[in-house]
Amino acid sequence: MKKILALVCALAMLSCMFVTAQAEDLLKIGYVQVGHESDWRMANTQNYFDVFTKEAGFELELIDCDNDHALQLAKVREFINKDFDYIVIDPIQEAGWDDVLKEVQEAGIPCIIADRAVAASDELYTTAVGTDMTAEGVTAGKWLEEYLAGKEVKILVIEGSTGSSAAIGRAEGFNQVAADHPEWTIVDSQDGDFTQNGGQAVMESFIKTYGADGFDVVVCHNDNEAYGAMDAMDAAGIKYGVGEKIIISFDATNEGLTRTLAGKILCNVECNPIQAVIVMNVIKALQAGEEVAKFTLVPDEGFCAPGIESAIVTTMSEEVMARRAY
Ligand code: GYE
Repeated sequence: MKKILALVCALAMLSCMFVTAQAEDLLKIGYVQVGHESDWRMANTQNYFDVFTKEAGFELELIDCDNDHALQLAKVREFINKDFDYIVIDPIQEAGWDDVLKEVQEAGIPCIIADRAVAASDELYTTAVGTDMTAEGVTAGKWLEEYLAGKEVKILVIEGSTGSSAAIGRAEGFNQVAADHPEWTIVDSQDGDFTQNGGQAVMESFIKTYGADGFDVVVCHNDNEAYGAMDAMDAAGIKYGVGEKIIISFDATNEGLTRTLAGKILCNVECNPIQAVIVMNVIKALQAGEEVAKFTLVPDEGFCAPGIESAIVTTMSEEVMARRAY
């Protein structure tokens, strides 16, 4: 009996040691996520949970920072104090990162900037992974140029969160194309904070100020803002689609593309939220002591509504919809 007990104890201790060893082997990843403002963001968060699993060798602590820059800074400092193996930052705003990035560097923790960009020198972080937001803005502008073919239009813009690289890049890219078109007038441009409520509120005030005849095109910096703008236009009896007001959006989420397929959002420029595998591969390369590029681009594609031929973006169809991953 004693022997059996001793054996059971020894086995229990062994399995205990095994579990501890396993927990110690897991790479601790701290991720300061922007928030939960949009469908894009939810898909991005889910993707991190799907990829950075214990089975894959990671212990992920993902913090929803609810669009609070100060909270992002505080959480990064907490990760430093807890001596995490990697810190991943999705910066709410571009500015204001220098000090904390220096602190991460001094602590010797590799730092990855994901999705959005920082305005700091790239010597202050290990590497960055993300989409090219300026190129996304150019794609939207180029599509509009092709679609309008010289027609005079009045444009309203519902911007993404002020100070975010996503809003800055998309505006910059679109404005680059607009600069070649004296027949385009950008009537107004306001922050809709990347949310449906924000998009609706901005569109309601635009309609109040400019009336239904005061605009032809609405550029929304993400799909959720476009849904809000559509709600506001529906309530005011303003039609959108081919031959009506033109809505352009970014993200190309499942719901966004469903509305493109339905001919409601005429152009939807993708921003791919499935970025966690790329970040994981970067971490694996760093673990193996390999050199990694300063920036890894997540490729995007643009889409337009059925019946519109385009050399710039892909025309939506059921087949295109079926091959989408999110
Ligand atoms: O377009 C928007 C989200 O940073 C690219 O943030 C991302 C943007 C995305 O809230 O929907």
